[in-house]
Amino acid sequence: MVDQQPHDTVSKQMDVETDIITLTRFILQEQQKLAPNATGELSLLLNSMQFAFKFIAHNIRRAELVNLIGVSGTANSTGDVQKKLDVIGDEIFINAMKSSNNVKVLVSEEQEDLIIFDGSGKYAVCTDPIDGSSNIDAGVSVGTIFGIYKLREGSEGSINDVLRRGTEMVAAGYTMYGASAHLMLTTGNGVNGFTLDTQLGEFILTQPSLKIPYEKAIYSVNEGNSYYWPDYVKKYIEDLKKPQEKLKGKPYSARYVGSMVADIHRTLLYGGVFSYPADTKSKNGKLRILYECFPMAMLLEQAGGKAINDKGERILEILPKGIHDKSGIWLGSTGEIEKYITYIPK
Ligand code: AHM
Ligand code: MG
Repeated sequence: MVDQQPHDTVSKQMDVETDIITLTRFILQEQQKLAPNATGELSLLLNSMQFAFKFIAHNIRRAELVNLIGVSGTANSTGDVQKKLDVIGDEIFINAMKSSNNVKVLVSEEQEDLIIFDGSGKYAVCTDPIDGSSNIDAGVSVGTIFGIYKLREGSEGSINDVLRRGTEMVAAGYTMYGASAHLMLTTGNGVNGFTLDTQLGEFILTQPSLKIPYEKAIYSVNEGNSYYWPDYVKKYIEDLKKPQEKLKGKPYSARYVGSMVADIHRTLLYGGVFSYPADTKSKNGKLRILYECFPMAMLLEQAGGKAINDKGERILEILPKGIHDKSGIWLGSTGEIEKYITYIPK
């Protein structure tokens, strides 16, 4: 007699999930659910982007083998020495956005000026193609950060499409390349996390509707800069290192990778506070508003957290004046950010 077990019983016995949600499927479902009359251009753009993430992940995995690690000999727009992978990541991202035909304007950390593509793309994309590149040689996680604006009404593509508040971004996220590649995405309807299955070549939904814990006793900041911090920032961090009543006398834990994507990834999952404050010397932060602060702030807020500048102003409401403008930033669990706010002089 033929074995007539139902299919789902067989897959359960073999411990095989046969109905997985890939990023492509997720994007199409979201579009049908939230914007049934949309043209589908943003979905196509996100699909082109996921190709760039897979291609960059592939290059990072094979970097050691093909000797990509090291200095390329050129400098980027802010004068840093570029790594070979910075250059390759930038090229991969630019080519993917150009060939998608849905992008008109591109701002990259690695390009002095914005790029305007031919064609009738309706979106502007801001990216740090390889964030945290000082960590590459040590095999520590790096990532690609991105934020997307829809072009202004009637625009044919100009700097004014990106010199806008973060509240106007229609989607944002990052892909972190480590042991595996993790993509965190928001289109303004919560945060969803995907993990790249390298065998399938697909990003799989692994963290649906991610929420950041309300509080967690972890702080993430480069304390090597503390000499140049304003006194109230010094006082706040010193207080975190004192015995905490709530923690039965334990102080906060310090965790700092030095790759924003990795530090934010941990903060999203475990909670805590991440900061790169402006220093009293330059009066500027290090992290760039359009392609580091805004996308991460949008993600954090969509996950139920908060993102503010040193003065306590909402990051997403800053209006950048230049494409490489920087800001001091504090982001993480709502409870932890509110605690920092109590230290800001009135
Ligand atoms: P990058 O985009 O040139 O890699 O610089 C940004 C990185 C962030 O990933 C990270 O949060 C920060 O710089 C670390 O800076 P520092 O080494 O000063 O702590
Ligand atoms: Mg970078």
